[in-house]
Amino acid sequence: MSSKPKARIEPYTHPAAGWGALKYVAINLLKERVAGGNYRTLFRQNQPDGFDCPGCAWPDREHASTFEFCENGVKAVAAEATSKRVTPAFLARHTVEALMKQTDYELEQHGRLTDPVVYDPSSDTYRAIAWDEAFALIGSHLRALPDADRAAFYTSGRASNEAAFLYQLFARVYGTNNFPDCSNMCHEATSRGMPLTVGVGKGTVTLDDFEHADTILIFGQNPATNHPRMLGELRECARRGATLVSINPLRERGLERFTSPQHPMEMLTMSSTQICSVFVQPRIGGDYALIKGVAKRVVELDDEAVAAGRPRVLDTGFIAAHTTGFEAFAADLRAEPWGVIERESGVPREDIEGLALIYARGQRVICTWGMGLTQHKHSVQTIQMLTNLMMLRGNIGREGAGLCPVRGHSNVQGNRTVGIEEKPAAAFLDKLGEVFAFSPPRHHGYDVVETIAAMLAGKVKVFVGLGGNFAAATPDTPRTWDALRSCDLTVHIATKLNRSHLVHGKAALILPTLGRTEIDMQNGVAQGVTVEDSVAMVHVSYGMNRPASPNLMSETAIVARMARATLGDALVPWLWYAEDYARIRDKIAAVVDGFEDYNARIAHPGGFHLRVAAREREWHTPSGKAVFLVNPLSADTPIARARAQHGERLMTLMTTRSHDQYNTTVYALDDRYRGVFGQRRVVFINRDDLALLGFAAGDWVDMTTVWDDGIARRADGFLLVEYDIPRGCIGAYYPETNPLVPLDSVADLCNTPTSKSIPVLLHRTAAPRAAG
Ligand SMILES: Nc1nc2c(c(=O)[nH]1)N[C@H]1C(S)=C(S)[C@@H](COP(=O)(O)OP(=O)(O)OC[C@H]3O[C@@H](n4cnc5c(=O)[nH]c(N)nc54)[C@H](O)[C@@H]3O)O[C@H]1N2
Ligand SMILES: Nc1nc2c(c(=O)[nH]1)N[C@H]1C(S)=C(S)[C@@H](COP(=O)(O)OP(=O)(O)OC[C@H]3O[C@@H](n4cnc5c(=O)[nH]c(N)nc54)[C@H](O)[C@@H]3O)O[C@H]1N2
Ligand SMILES: [Mo]
Repeated sequence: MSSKPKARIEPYTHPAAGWGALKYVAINLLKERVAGGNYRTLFRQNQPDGFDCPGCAWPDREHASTFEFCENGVKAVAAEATSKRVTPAFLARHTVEALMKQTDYELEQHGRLTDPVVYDPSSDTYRAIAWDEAFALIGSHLRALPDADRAAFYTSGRASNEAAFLYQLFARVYGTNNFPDCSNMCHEATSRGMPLTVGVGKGTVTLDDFEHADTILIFGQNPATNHPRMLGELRECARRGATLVSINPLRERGLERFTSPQHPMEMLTMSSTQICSVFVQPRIGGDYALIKGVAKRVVELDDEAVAAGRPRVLDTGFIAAHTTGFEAFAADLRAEPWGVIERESGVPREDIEGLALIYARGQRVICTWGMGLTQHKHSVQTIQMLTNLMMLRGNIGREGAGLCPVRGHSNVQGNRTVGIEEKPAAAFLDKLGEVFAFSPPRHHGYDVVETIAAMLAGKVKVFVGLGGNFAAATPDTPRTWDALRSCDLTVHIATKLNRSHLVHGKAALILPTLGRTEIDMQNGVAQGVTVEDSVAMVHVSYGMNRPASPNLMSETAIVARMARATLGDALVPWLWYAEDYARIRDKIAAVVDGFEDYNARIAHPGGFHLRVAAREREWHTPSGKAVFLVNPLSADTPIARARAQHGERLMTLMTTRSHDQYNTTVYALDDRYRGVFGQRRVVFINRDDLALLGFAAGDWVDMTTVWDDGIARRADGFLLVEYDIPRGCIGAYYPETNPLVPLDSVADLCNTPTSKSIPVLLHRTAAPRAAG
């Protein structure tokens, strides 16, 4: 509290990537002290014979001839290849209480976990434990529970298909569908919303479609930071003359200009390519009304064309042959007043009409979206509105057009495909039960928010985390911590020390595992694992680095041993599966549609594409058609209610990622493209709101949430940064802001925490906080 906080705020004036990114790559390699031999790993990232980058889920070009350079991919790889170590000796020297005082950034800096450890309450430290003893402890806790639903099995989307499949089998044979997972907080609105309109919860495009698109609408995404390889694709589109539009309350610098590290001439001549030519800045959560406005205008344009005898604007052939519900949908659009659309979106009608014209002129349109659409109260409705907009002109299921949700974790999509799902389909359970000769539990399990609530109610007592950082990534931090601390046992399978290991149950284990970049030997044979990217390409990934410690186990091996220690081998020979991952893939092929000849097909460089029915205009909906859904705009939102109470002083907070973080992992304290250096506790705010609230840029504020459950929520000590952001909207980084997100502030129909729309008030800070 006493040291003066540091920060440098300086608008970024260069293109994204380019030399700036190269400089940071060098800094990261030095900082992590990546051992000489492991540098070469970086050049095998996303190559046909290398490993899949543990960074994001953006697809790779098959047979990529050049190294697909990505600054943030390098950070993710370097963070795993670091030579720093968290050993039992280190943990003996640091009590949990002392480690709790460190920031997430400091915890990350200690390096890789080397040995399994168990919490010792008498010394408040973690101490070494033999692997077998650790598994025995897990088995005895799980067997002692009166009911399998008292355990929850979390996954973060880095786990491979093999580890995830074995994990869900373990939990289901044990008897529960409690699979809270990171996608509950991420693209759940996509996965729940799309099936009701187009019959599938995945994107309908492949990378090749980007080569043919003439219009790309990018909703709520910051690819320069979160999916840097996507910029390479967008650059090609822009150079071909496609129209690229960013729809985002922030005008993200990284979507303006880009210097491609893949193109030496661009680097040498210090030139760059303009990416987006149009920027539409809705207010936070305004996309729902905005997209409805665009759809309304497209229908109006069609009405005008009919009246004037011009060619139709709607794809009437597609609508007639492939859809239901169009008439009711169009009637609802016609009835929606422009005034409501303008007010709810925060975008003037002429700009909405301009966007509609861009969309209607496009012969091949791709829509991409990220967390800017999925973490709101109306996120499911927003995504359905977007799929409906695309259906108006038949922009699904043809070359160069389609829906492209851009996933987060590198295998989050694959995890869901192989059964990480708390609401499993009956057909999946039938198949699983048939192949493994058991009766899987049928009732739905808990998602992330429900798991926390169940812990608070004393209904979940054992928590197992296959990766991730549950304590930091989830909402309502103090309550979530109470929830985790009420558990009898918490188990974390992890590569690095994080907050979740410190906010532990009465008994607690940290089990160190191999990262994806490391050689995974089983029975003397190097194992590959498979992952599915954002466009449903499944490919194999081989680690190349020496493991960070001889005492690490692969995730698959850990899962197999936990399962055996809990359930024995009678039904499933767990260790036999872990000896050769091809055996697991054979079972995935037997259970999950689309994986026929799995082992043979991954031998093909680049892997294979999982069939996405909607891409072929086959609609897996009850009617067999794509569905236009009428979704009413609602002015009665938590934000609106809070504003009615507090007037213009009420701010809507979005929580996003900075450039130097990977979710809860903080690599460094800069957010280069947004011009913030050396500080993460910042709030981006409009100049007029600064004036309205009586603050100036550079002032420090505390934030409190406006919610009606009587629980006080606050996050203290944030620096105000004047920014080009709509009035009434502010932005700050996650996870520092998670104490502000109420547990029951969730999206309709999918239970995703509304971490991009939190009603808050700002107050002058009493004492500024130290940097971090
Ligand atoms: N380097 C790096 N890469 C990552 C990650 C990381 O943390 N670091 N995380 C990974 C994961 S798990 C994910 S899910 C993805 C996340 O990648 P993104 O989806 O890009 O995630 P965010 O940074 O949370 O927010 C994205 C954008 O949403 C905008 N936004 C906020 N509210 C709204 C709104 O109401 N409407 C619109 N239109 N836009 C809005 C913000 O201004 C921001 O530009 O990235 C993955 N890749
Ligand atoms: N306020 C707010 N909250 C959010 C979001 C937001 O935008 N705003 N975004 C949400 C989103 S999109 C997501 S996806 C979640 C992310 O939630 P999580 O997936 O739970 O969080 P991560 O930070 O990605 O997890 C990082 C930890 O994973 C472990 N790890 C890394 N690599 C491996 C590996 O290969 N194997 C294993 N076993 N462990 C590994 C390391 O110990 C590391 O500390 O957060 C969500 N929470
Ligand atoms: Mo995510």
